[in-house]
Amino acid sequence: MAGKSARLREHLLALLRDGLAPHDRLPPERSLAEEFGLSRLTVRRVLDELEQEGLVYRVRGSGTFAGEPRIAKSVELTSFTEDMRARGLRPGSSPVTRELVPAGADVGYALRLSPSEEVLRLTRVRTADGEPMCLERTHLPAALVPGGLDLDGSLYEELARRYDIVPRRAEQTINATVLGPDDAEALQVAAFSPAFLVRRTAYDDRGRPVERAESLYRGDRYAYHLTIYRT
Ligand code: 16G
Repeated sequence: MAGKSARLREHLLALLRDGLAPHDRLPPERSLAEEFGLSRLTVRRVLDELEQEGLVYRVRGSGTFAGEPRIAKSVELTSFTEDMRARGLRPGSSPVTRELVPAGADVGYALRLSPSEEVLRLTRVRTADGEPMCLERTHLPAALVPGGLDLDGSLYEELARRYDIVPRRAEQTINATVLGPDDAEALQVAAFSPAFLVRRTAYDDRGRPVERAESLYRGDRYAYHLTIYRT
């Protein structure tokens, strides 16, 4: 299934690059489903992703159309370890828990797994020079990491080294929130302190979702910096 939807994604990317001008109509969902042997739901998910990336747009009742060319943004897909090292801080994770659990509806949807399929759930308090900064709950499809993971250091380094998996793109949302008592304790701040909740779904080169993570960053120690451009 994942292979077929990756093929559809590649096909559509090639079409957008070479075959279609901005605002041209894409083939209808039904014919893509037939051609690639996929369900309409899966075709829609592939199109949803392209829409989120700004490559296509939908008009209700008339179909999906090629978008305008993208404007590059300087926001990079980095790991906690890279972020801390860039600031001259020593990254760490303590404590770390790992469990094999069923994906459930939300994580399953993000990782394109059925709710009963297994995911590896990592809960890590991320530290900078020993100080708790972020509480991270990460889910990876268990089938992607059959030999387990050594998690003393960086997850992204370990995924690359051991499984040749490199997150290349991520969809991310940032919400304001407050820390419940348990999460606040883990971060050694007062209960109900403000935090950023960042949800990330990361994909590899082939468009496969490899990670669904929720990171709670201390509001008193974090700022989100974006470089933005006007053309
Ligand atoms: C970042 C990512 C998280 C990823 C982690 C890997 C955000 C919002 N989240 O914290 O999704 O799992 O880096 O870091 O940036 P690591 O390689 O240091 O373990």
